Amino acid sequence: MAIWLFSFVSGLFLLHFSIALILINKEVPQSRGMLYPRESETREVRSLDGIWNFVRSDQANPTQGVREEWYSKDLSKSGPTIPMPVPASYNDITTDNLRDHVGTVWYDRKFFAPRSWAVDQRVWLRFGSVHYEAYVWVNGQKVVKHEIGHLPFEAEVTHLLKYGAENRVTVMCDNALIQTTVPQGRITELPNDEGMTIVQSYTFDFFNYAGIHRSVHLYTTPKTFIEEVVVTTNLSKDNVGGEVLYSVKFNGSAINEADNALYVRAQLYDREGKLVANGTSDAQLSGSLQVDNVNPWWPYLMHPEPGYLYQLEVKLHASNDELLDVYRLKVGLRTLSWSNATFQINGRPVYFRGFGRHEDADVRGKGLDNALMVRDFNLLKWIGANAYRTSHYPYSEESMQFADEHGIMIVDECPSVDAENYNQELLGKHKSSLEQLIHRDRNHPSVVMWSIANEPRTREMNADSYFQLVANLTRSLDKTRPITAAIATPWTDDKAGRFLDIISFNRYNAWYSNTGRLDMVTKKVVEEAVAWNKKYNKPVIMAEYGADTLEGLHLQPAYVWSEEFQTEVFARHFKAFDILRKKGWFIGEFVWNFADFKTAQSYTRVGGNKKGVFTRARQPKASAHLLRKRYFALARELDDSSFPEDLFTYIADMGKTENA
Ligand code: GCB
Repeated sequence: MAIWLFSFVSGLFLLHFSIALILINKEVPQSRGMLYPRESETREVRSLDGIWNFVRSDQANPTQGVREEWYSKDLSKSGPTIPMPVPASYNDITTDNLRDHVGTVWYDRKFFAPRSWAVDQRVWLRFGSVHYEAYVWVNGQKVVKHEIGHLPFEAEVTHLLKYGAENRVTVMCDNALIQTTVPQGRITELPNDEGMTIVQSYTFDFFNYAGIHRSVHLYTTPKTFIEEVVVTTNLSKDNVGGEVLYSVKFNGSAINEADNALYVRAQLYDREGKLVANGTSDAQLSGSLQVDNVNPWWPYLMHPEPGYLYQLEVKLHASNDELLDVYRLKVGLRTLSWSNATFQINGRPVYFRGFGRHEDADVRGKGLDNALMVRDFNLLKWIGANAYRTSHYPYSEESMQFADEHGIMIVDECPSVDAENYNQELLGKHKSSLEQLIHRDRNHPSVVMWSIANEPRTREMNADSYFQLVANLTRSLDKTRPITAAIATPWTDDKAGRFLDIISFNRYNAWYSNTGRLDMVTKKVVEEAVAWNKKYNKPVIMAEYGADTLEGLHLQPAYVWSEEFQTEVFARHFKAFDILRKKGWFIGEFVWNFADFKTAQSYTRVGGNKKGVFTRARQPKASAHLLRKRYFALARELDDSSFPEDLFTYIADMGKTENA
């Protein structure tokens, strides 16, 4: 808790001495439970979203609230509170400098626990994500602590609630990033006009938004309940027969002492609600369902009916057949395979046409916003993309579900960005972030790849043993998906690529190197991709390229920051990609970025990073229209899909109707 003032010193120590350390492979804590909260005949879900009370701590005294036990009474009794929306980042809500606050802030709110919940069930409190570190109390009692943003956590609160009465939940959130957090940052004390002040810095290029970013739920389960469901799928070679393998964990005791033989009934329904398969589990609560004439899960534009999902109904029974718990989840049947040259879905090669993105919007910061999410998916489909990378952290569970439904493939990235100064504690948290991510997202058909880092400093001395351990853990947790990382270290110096299945590289030709030189893009991209492939003999993706662009700035001939320049930069890359595609191992192109987004203040950023194809308000720049033509042209060439009617604007008859 707010230990950064002390860790600041140890952070410096680590900076200087960690390179000499040998990294040891320690076990990571195993996540439990955390099924997305869903109602059923045995479960109730209540949202605690809304306006909470909020207090910021004194930056110079971040532990004051804990020492004075602010959680033991209403926050308003410890000082003045302000209203704060949940979910949202707190940074851009007020008109003062809360934006740049470093350290702890407090939230609380009241809620009722109905009397009916007192009988024969459990109650859970679940947070979709709090960035970066959270401490939670209910009615003054400590409930759970969680570190690392963008990931869910929960705790049972059955014994702490007052039923048929009002209860209070209190959250302390700490946004401080140091050398042992994921991602890393630095806290320094610097002189200002009033004396000394605390300053947070980080090398990564997005604003460190903080707060209760995703929904807060209370949900009930029976005393003995379904705690986890893991699903994998297989298809026959001709994609006609399908198989759903499930494995369930329960929590709680059996109904009576003699009864330790619980079992699961699993039923699979198609989109129309027709039962297509059902079965009973073995004693380990695992089983398989066979599906005839299956509708496989296909990516957008690869099939007329993309994102086909079945519903799996899981019923936990006591051995006397009593129904204990019911949980339903969506399942997509698909296979993934990869080699040193291709990546295939349902046996067909995939070429990724996508984006790096951010969860980012004005006012809300990184707070979950359904309007924004739906708009973003509409734009992804409008532009003909089939994939995105969750750069540079796990995105909301709601958006993962949406990607499943719309057939958008996800390269699912953990929150490690710009990792450096490799040390044991960092390794533990990095691995834990992947364990939590895989635990959360393993059942999503949209997730086709794990990205274990963005732009780690892979030339550093410890980088190879560090990434070997991170990759090994990832593989041990999921063998069904390939592993990548987005690397910017020159291929000559990189030490991590050999642990990956797919090489992704980020490069800004004509922007960060040879600024403005449009004649220095195509050849360089081709040469670099070829070099990566030669070095590692693996499929290659260009995971980032682009140029900052101020919407409405037009300059002909193209000049940096203009719409013409971004369009030209893209076109020069397209040429390179088409040369590379012919080589057989180049499997995707991801523009940086989907939309403009906020960063820390810097003289290279005008109100944030402007490399978006869409503005922060989600309107297209000129490049969006070009990219749309390319993505649909690729879809037509590779996946036989048709052009949308409005793809090409009518210009002239071009002689077509001459003889009509
Ligand atoms: C990168 C980073 C990304 C930045 C981008 C840029 O290489 O991966 O986070 O935003 O460059 O625009 O500088």
